Amino acid sequence: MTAMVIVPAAAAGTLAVGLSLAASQGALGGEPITGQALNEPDVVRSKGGRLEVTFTAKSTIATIGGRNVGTWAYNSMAPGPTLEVSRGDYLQIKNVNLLPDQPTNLHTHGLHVSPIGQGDNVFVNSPSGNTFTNKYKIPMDHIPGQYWYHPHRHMYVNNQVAAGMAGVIIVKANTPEERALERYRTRQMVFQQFQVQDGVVVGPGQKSTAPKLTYVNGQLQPVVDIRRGEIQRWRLANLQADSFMRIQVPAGMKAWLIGTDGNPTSRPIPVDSMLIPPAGRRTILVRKDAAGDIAVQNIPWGAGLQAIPQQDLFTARTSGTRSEQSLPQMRATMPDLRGTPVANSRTVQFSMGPPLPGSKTPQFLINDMNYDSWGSKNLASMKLNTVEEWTLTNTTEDYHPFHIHIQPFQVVSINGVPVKGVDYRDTVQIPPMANGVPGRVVIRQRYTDFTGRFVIHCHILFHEDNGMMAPVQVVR
Ligand SMILES: [Cu+2]
Repeated sequence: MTAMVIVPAAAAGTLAVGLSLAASQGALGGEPITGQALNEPDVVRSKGGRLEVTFTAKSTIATIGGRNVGTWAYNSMAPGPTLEVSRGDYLQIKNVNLLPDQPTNLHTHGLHVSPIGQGDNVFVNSPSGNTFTNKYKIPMDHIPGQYWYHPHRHMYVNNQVAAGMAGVIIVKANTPEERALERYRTRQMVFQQFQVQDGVVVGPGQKSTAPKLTYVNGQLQPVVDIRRGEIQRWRLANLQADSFMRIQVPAGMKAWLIGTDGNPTSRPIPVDSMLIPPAGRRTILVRKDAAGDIAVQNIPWGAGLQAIPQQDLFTARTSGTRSEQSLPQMRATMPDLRGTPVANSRTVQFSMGPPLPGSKTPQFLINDMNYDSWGSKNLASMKLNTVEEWTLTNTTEDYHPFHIHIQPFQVVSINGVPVKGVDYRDTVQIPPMANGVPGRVVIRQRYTDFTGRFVIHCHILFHEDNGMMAPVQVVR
């Protein structure tokens, strides 16, 4: 029997019809293949200041774990292609929706671009059979780094991202700091979680005993080669729909953090392990001193539904030597907002509420509101070029990764403990309530360049689809 795919009833039927034929012909499934050399997503680069691409979203067959698997994907690739643009470029994405009976749209997570019209506008509804073209102008002063794209149509986000509809966007800048990093061999690693049964990806909420595994660029436990003495730049992207990652730097290797989400650190910061929320990215420099193979693991973290088990993600393999590389000179490029006047202070509370009539799923709320009840109102109206301080609180037993669209924020403190250094993110986890005290994170943010309406939300996409999102706007 072929597993049904991706929850919505109408869509699941359609997908199963096409793919059960492929499964009966032996075209789908089989055991995943491990131990292949790391295969990075195809990179499409801007030329002459422009990048125009077409994404076709459909029920399709993608290579996942080295075998054919039925799922939903952009251009039949999970993850989708990596888009590489430079400051000042024009980026156009023609988003063709061939998904069975399901609306979609597109969000450029972390990009500092306009949220309105054909920009990074997540209020767009592009029904099945429709094509919507997004157009973005990358500012001349955009922060260079690692961003990503994924669908953002409320109530369908979890299904589509969990199916594999996501990919990376790299913004390049011709600065001395960025040029200094170009000398390191750079590897892109996109982490996505799939549960594959009978050759088909199991959708969120569907029952299956198949193992839920984290894949790297669609591969299961690939091999990353690195020479003795070499320093590599690894771009790690947790594009899983709902799960945290805690990546351990194994004994025999050293790692230094140089980027959190899109944002460069002011120096290479030594790290032993990294907790990466869903949607979070980390860019690290790594050196492997020990000979032979070392497994890089996702190590256990969290409790209850959020608990993650131990899993080997990939193997770091030493092959050959090169002349010793040194760490780069970096400097502080992100503004420290802690000394600046605050125009507005707000508290934004993440909580849960009872299920709506006819539902068994609890509601996930921001300031006691379900996303659907905001209408044309906004949780906050911020003035362009002002700094606001927000206290994000959490009265539940789970972590909620807070994300705000179109620009990053500075993390000031977590549970009252001040953050050392200048730490920018576009997604930060708010700790759970402990001993009756809500978890809390204080952030500061200056709204620049763009006015318009966009959203804040929890990046556990199941929570977002069940209400944990709110509209905000920036006005002149
Ligand atoms: Cu959440």
